[in-house]
Amino acid sequence: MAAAYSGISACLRPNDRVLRCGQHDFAVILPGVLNAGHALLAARKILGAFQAPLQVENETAKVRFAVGVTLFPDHGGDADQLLRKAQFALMSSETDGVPWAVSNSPEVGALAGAWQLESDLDEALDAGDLELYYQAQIDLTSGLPCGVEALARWNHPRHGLLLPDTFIPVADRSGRLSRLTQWAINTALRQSREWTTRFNLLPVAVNIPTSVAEDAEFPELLAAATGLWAPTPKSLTVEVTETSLLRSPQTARKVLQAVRELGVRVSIDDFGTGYSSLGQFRDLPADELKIDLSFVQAMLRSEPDRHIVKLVLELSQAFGLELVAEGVEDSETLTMLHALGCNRVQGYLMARPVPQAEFCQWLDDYPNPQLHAVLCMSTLGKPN
Ligand code: G
Ligand code: MN
Repeated sequence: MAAAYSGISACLRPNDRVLRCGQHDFAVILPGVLNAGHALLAARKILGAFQAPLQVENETAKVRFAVGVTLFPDHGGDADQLLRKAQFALMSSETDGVPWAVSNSPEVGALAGAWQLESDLDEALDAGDLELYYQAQIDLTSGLPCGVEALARWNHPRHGLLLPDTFIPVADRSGRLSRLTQWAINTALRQSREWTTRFNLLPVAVNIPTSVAEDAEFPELLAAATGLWAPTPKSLTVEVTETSLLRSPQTARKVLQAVRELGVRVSIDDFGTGYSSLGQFRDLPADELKIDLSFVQAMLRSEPDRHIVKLVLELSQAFGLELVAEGVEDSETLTMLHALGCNRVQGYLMARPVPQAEFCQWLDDYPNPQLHAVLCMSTLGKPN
């Protein structure tokens, strides 16, 4: 660090200052710099100086450097603020693979926003700003609901309604994923008890992030939750994406096997996008495949996609798995799925994800006249 310190100092003007501000970090203060361009010139000079390996006593060491630039007063009024912004810029330079970044560029703004979201997430869980929406799945043979997917939504006080795509990565990075999943499972099971009893078993499906599906303690967590809330373990489905099964297949398989032994259903989500090998089907720890919506939504127009849907349907039948087609948005697609023999469907055409109260109402009113008409038209076939 001493050699790095003198290396940096050698690049600077007499009035500039270098301070150590972390185990591997230095802060450089450049008074009188007029704009970001000038600051970057200084940054490049320092980066240039460390291109060659550093000579430390009799050893040489290659030092990797990254620089985050922040300007007073544009990016902050005090040292704390400036230092924090410089650190965000530094982090974004590291993730972008370029050795320098200027604070308040759009990428840095996104990173700073995510930082704030991490601490908001704890409050949101405590304050009940996180909510589950429910979307029904319909069995075309009986015309009745056969399952429900729970989808997390975050009603953020400033950003409005946030989808899991936005906040799951935030929860993942900040180690809050397990808490979030635990909340989702318990909430889904608790709320599903309030649904109408007109329909026999309506398993509720909860999406499980990869790292949780690889956690050897996950089955225990499930056992506790189902023991507390579920009339039978079969009333819960865990949805794990095909890609998360592939990340470390042995670990995930073992966990999912244990989940099935509890009696909880396992569904492989977004199926078809992950390049599973056929050999894996021999002992796939699953009850159900959900064919990815990209194939379903393209199948009307594209023959290859239609073939993929057919193939996955045959695979599921050959290996005794249920198949759910997700993302059904129009009656033509529904008709085609029904004609192919795919009987479980989920999508905006039948039902959108809605909050608990609305979902209870939807079940009580089932089937509403509009849905009834859609189902009749698609399942009875219509003249071409
Ligand atoms: O990753 P997963 O398959 O669990 O994601 C399901 C997502 O798809 C949810 O966010 C849900 O709101 C959305 N979704 C559900 N039905 C439809 C549909 O018919 N069309 C589209 N585009 N999205 C849907
Ligand atoms: Mn899903």
